[in-house]
Amino acid sequence: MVVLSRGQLYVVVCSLCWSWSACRTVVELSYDVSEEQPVNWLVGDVKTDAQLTELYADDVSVISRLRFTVMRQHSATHPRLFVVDALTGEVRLGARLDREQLMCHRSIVEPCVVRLDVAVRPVAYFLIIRLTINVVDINDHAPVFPDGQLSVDVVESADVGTIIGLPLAVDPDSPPLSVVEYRATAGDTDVFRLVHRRRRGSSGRRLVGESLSLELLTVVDRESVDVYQLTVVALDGGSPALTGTAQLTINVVDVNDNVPHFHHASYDVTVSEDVAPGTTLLHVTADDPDVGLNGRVIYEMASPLSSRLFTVDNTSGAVVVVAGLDCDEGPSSYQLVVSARDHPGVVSTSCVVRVQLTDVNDNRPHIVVDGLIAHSHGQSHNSHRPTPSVRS
Ligand SMILES: [Ca+2]
Ligand SMILES: [Ca+2]
Ligand SMILES: [Ca+2]
Ligand SMILES: [Ca+2]
Repeated sequence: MVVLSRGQLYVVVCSLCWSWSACRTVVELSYDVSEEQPVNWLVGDVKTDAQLTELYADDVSVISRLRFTVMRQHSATHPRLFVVDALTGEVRLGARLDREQLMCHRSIVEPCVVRLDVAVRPVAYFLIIRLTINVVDINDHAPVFPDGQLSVDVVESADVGTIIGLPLAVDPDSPPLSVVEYRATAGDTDVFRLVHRRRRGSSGRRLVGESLSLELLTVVDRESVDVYQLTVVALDGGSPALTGTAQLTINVVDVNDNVPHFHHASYDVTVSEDVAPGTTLLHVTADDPDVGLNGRVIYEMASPLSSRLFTVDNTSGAVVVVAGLDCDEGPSSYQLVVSARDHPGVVSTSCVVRVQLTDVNDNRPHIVVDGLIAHSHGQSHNSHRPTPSVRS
């Protein structure tokens, strides 16, 4: 094992794994290289690490004649990720090394490895030095939510313990440096709490499932509070941890849990008996605190006997006279029952409308003569007789 140190910033570990097989054509070396190092960063000195000097100790002139070339580079993302100095055998970075761009599978706790074959020539000394380069992750990504403004719905009839799914934050670093925790740092934490679950395979290493959700801690009532807020923070496993934040809005969805309620249990109106058909007597009003169709109030005349003379506008609650009223020919007062229901509802409430008619002088006078009644037709047939009492 050979250890190369580059100051305090970076350490390259080289392990010499070769064995002197019969033909000695392949030597295997492995290095750990931290990602995000600059171009030309020294990965390793394969001439030294493969112990070629010791190998040709009996003819030191061989060392100066050796030439090193990249024979095969196993990287789909960059054709010249590594370069080798033909004379010295130093392997250096040919491009910025980005572990996340190498598409190492983040759900598997396995090294992110790039392989490189270096050929040693002339042919008389031909050798393949096979490098296994482990790209060591650094915490260069913070968790990011799909959207900084998240929104979910919860039905107001939801039971305590109801679970509402949330999107996960994304952090492409390796699992130890990716998202490890979620916190609700502000807002309605007494109503909702975050639940973060991770499921691993049978080996305990592979992450096979992960979820983030909200759990409802108390009953909610849209008519009391229709929106809740939470600040959700995702933390990764770095030290210090990098974070990503989203503002979560929880909209309480209405259910039809209220029936209309009249402002008054009864209404009284007094109107002249000669009121014209089509006249609005008054408006009854009922409120339903639900929203949309759940809160749309429909008024109906609930007293069928009255509907011949009165009607109520379904939408406005206007009580309207639809026929002539005459307290001489009919009753001098009416008692109507008006109901109100919401649009989807079958339950209704009702109120009473009392209509009092006032008499007007709308009949011609009757002349009473000795107990007999005769219509005057505007003139007296017996003007000479005593002045009759007149009833109107
Ligand atoms: Ca990270
Ligand atoms: Ca990284
Ligand atoms: Ca309702
Ligand atoms: Ca409601």
